[in-house]
Amino acid sequence: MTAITEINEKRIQAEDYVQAVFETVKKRNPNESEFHQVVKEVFDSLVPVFEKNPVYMEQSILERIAEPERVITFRVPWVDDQGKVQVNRGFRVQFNSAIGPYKGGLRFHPSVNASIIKFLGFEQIFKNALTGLPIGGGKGGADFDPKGKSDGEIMRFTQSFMLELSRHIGPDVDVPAGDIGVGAREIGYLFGQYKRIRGCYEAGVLTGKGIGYGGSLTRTEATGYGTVYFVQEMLKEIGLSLKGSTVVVSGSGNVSTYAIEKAAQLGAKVVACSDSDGYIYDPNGISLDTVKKLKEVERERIRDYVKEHPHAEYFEGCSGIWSIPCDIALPCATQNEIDEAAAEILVANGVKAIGEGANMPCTSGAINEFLRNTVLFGPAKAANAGGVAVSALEMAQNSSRISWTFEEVDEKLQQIMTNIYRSSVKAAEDYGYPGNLVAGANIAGFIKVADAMIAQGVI
Ligand code: NDP
Ligand code: 2IT
Repeated sequence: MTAITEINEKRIQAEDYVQAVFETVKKRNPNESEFHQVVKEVFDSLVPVFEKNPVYMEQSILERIAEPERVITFRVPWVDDQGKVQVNRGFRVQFNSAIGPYKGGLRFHPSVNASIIKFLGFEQIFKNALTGLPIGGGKGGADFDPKGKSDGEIMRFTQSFMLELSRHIGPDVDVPAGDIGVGAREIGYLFGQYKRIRGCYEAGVLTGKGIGYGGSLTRTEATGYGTVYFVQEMLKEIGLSLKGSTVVVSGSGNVSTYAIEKAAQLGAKVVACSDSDGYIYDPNGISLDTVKKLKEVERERIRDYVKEHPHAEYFEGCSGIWSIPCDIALPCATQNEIDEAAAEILVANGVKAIGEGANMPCTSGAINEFLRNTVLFGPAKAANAGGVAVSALEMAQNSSRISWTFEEVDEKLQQIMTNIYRSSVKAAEDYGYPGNLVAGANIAGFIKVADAMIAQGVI
């Protein structure tokens, strides 16, 4: 056999392995399109890794990594303000604990189902590995819609949710945090209920806590800031910076708010943001004070922004936001919010960089469009890892019963984002995908987890 034929054979063997395992995943998890989407993206990147290191195939690492260690679903009954009993479905997927306790957020949104939680949990395994910190992957939530609910309803729902979840979590077992629909208020109620059930103060069981009871400074800002730090690293590589650039950010929740704040601090003009009803365009640059007041304090709709800023415009519907010309686009709302058509418009308008603040906000067609046109692309598991990284720093502070200053945590966050960028670039180069951070991040995260799994035997 010639050397060339041998290389081709190894490649074909790796491709066949990836395809066969992907078919099994689809069959075993029918009708879970978001889960299939994220598994396919990760698996496809890994072909050259298996070609070089057949031990991962021999050890059936893909078969094992795509099967959660544990999936928990449970009934969440609660009483609404009218005295009526309501029932929601709660989830926790404990996906992989090879490098640390399960770690990942909780999402409260009516669209939550097994596919959504599994896609988020699978993504979290590799994201958490990329941070370089000892955290495994997990995710949870409920199909509960917080919109229009009173504070009392939110508390009763959240307490009922924790009554069941508390059996399955702990500071060395599984450490949830926030995600869509779960912010400081919900984490407070969750923590209070857990403490009451256990009868002891285990600060490290949840992250994103208030500063007065075990939270870490910079955690609120970490995902948004981290996404912008990541974009800054990508821009630096080609001699650009955020200064003077025009930025569009989708969403107006936790990630978006602090992405807007950091981009503006670094000299960018952020001209648009959105919520699930529509988007605002403010050519003067968004007033973040107004956005914070509307969304963080009053829990109102983004359309009300134009009442205070009549020169700005409001547009109904979310997808039109990507037709606003910009240098940098930061999708920070939800999955699959940029499809191929939106990506084509962004490219035609001269976009230079994309930073995925949300999880899987770009469809695979959109990602290909960006990569084809050499738009800098920061994939979610790398670009938005700052949130979970600071969560791990919160756990470290809780274990040692000390707290660091805002500046200390922010400095560590910047260093972590730079490290994630560098390790993704290097893995991409090492495995034949120069400049492709999607593949680089998948590979760097995968190798760390796979090696730990092999070291720990068949479990
Ligand atoms: P929030 O609930 O604070 O904000 C979500 C924002 O996105 C809101 O403006 C919301 O609008 C909008 N939105 C939510 N769902 C949809 C939808 N289906 N269509 C259009 N808009 C929608 O959540 P976060 O900011 O915490 O999370 C945003 C994204 O970032 C998610 O993908 C999450 O998984 C990801 N992420 C979050 C991290 C964190 O630390 N919080 C860490 C890493 C990633 P409305 O106000 O109308 O509901
Ligand atoms: O998607 C994510 O990384 C998060 N929602 C944050 C998870 C965490 O544990 O801080």
